[in-house]
Amino acid sequence: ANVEETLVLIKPDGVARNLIGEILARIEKKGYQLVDVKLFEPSRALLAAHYEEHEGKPFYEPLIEFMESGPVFAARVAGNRVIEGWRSLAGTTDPTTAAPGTIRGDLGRDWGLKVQQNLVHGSDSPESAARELALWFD
Ligand code: DAT
Ligand code: MG
Repeated sequence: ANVEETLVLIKPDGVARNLIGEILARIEKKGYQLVDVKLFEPSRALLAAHYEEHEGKPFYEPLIEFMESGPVFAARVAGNRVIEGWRSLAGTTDPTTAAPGTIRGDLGRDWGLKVQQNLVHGSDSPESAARELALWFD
């Protein structure tokens, strides 16, 4: 019944700030299941495929460079309506104005790169989740 899987990424800023445990704790306390996890430095090819919808936008190149700047923690997370639920836990894109109580709102802010340093990623639809999980975990 509505069991979904989503791709969660803890971006290089979250890994560098030692927030993996804090972020995984929020996922676990919400009641979602960690199915698979890994920590590695993604290739440019993987990042280009992951962010293909943003190719050509002004923030595309800085975004890819930021994502290449250090290790990324990737998780396959499962639960009823987890795609929507994880995005709700994460908060809106801009960490400066993301609601308090969310990961981006509680732990993130503008450090000088506008909104790239927003700690986490989450798939935005079942189609995106299937596509992104295949890229990061298959
Ligand atoms: P989200 O990560 O909330 O799904 P998105 O898919 O629109 O947001 O954008 C992907 C990432 O690109 C986002 O997490 C941060 C970066 N980004 C988005 N809009 C941006 C902007 N206007 N300036 C700089 N970076 C931006
Ligand atoms: Mg997105």
